[in-house]
Amino acid sequence: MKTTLLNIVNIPVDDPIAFTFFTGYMAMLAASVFFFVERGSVDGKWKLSLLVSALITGIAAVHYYYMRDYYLSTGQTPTALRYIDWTLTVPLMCVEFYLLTKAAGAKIDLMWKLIIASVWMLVTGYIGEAFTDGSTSHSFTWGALSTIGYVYVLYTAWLGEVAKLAEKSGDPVVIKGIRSLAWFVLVGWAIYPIGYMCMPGGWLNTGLGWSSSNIDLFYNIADAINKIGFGLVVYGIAIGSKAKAA
Ligand SMILES: *C/C=C(C)/C=C/C=C(C)/C=C/C1=C(C)CCCC1(C)C
Repeated sequence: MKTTLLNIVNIPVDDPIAFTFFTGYMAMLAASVFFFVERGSVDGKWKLSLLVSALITGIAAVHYYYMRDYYLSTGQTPTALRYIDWTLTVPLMCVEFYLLTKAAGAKIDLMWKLIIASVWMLVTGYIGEAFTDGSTSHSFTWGALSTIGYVYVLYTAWLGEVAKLAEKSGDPVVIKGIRSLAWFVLVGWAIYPIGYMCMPGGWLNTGLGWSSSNIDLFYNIADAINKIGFGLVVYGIAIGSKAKAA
């Protein structure tokens, strides 16, 4: 007999995707509480950064709540929910770059440039994923357009304005922290295009035979690494520079 989700939540033991949806949800929720509470123990100038960290994981937690139910009840990829989540949380990660380099002279247009690049990356990625006709040309075209936005953020974090401002701050804690965030963008964010390439028509789907159901596994693992990891680095900067000032 088929039970509805409202009556019973049943995670099949052989379903790692369901498993990561549930652990992802709980981890995001716990991280939000942590960042929000710890906000009270960091120096005033870092409070906003910690609040943004809490918002990133908090917004993700709410979306995971819905995505895991969607996945469990339909067995499908929750593409729209996923991209709504990202469209809110990735720009907030860009805000973090701005907040962390503000003391060194970051201007508000740096934040907007990063936000525009990330929204471009996500809108084109969404078109590639949601409106796929299963062809390689569709997924490649939109994936390549999306990558332009990704590379812009990557460049800004490693060599562009953000990197230069971090250097200018003269604060070793900020320099090290920004470098860690840049690593997240290089390695952690790179997991997403790998997941994207698992969809029908994608290079890994056709090439390696990885099926579209692997998409969520990549996305869930990447989200946990990037959203919670990003927040922890920000927290480390806040704690570290306070210790230095004391
Ligand atoms: C919390 C969510 C995060 C950090 C999401 C990041 C998403 C990406 C870096 C996605 C990148 C993509 C490409 C570079 C090309 C293919 C399409 C995307 C959207 C999966």
